[in-house]
Amino acid sequence: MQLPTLKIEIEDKNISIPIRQRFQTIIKEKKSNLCLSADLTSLDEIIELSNLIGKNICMLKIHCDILTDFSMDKIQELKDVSRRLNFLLLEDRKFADIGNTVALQYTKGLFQIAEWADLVTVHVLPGEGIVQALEQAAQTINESRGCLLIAQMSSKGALTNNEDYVNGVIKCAEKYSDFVIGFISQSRLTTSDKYLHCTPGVHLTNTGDQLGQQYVTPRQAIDGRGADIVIVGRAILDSINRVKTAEAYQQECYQVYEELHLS
Ligand code: 5FU
Repeated sequence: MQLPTLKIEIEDKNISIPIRQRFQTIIKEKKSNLCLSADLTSLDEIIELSNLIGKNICMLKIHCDILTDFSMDKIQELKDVSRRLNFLLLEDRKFADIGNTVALQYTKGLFQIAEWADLVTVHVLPGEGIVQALEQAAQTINESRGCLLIAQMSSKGALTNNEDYVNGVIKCAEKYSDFVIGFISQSRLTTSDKYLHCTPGVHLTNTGDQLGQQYVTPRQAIDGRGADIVIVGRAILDSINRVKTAEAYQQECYQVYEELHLS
């Protein structure tokens, strides 16, 4: 007699939780609103670093197209670390093409971003079809996915510093509010706490770099500019002790955030 096959489903408890809710829970549980921008060219090094710093961050942001050793196996390893140490993975892809193309860029090619990135960044420059396409593509994935719309950039002379443009981005966020969970911004764009405002261009000691990056301090970003999440790259990566520096940024960022939002 043939025995019936047992179908065992090993379910990741995070799969079914909407990404917005998961993000907010992580921030509160870990007392961290720090996103590490791991702009390193080795995925092995990013995995090693995230094992050390993962406990201090709510999100890890990468640029997969600068990696010299990308593989789906390694990115799965990073995903495993992110689940174990409870932070989200953001691919800062800055999608900016027509809907059909971005759907392919999101799901296909070498990187298959939709398979592993909880969140991606998106320019609304081509019109709302870009978000519609990504949202549709994300529905083919068996995990909750979302995106951050790039509303304002931190670099000198950014053409995003235009009221009409930013208003268009906000409208798009409202229309696709399930998939759009927040903004990359340099100011508070809406009073709704539905959208997480994520602010790059943060450094405690430098005011900029030689290529147009402009920095503010964590306090200026959170208090002055209404950031919920602070994105920090070289301030941590170039420091002598990355772990200690990440801890210091975590403490400073969350303290200011608590003063403003949770007191
Ligand atoms: F959308 C943006 C922006 O407006 N400014 C940015 O700096 C994104 N970034 C990213 O944040 C940029 O691509 C880097 O990955 C990171 C900032 O790194 P830094 O080392 O803290 O300057």
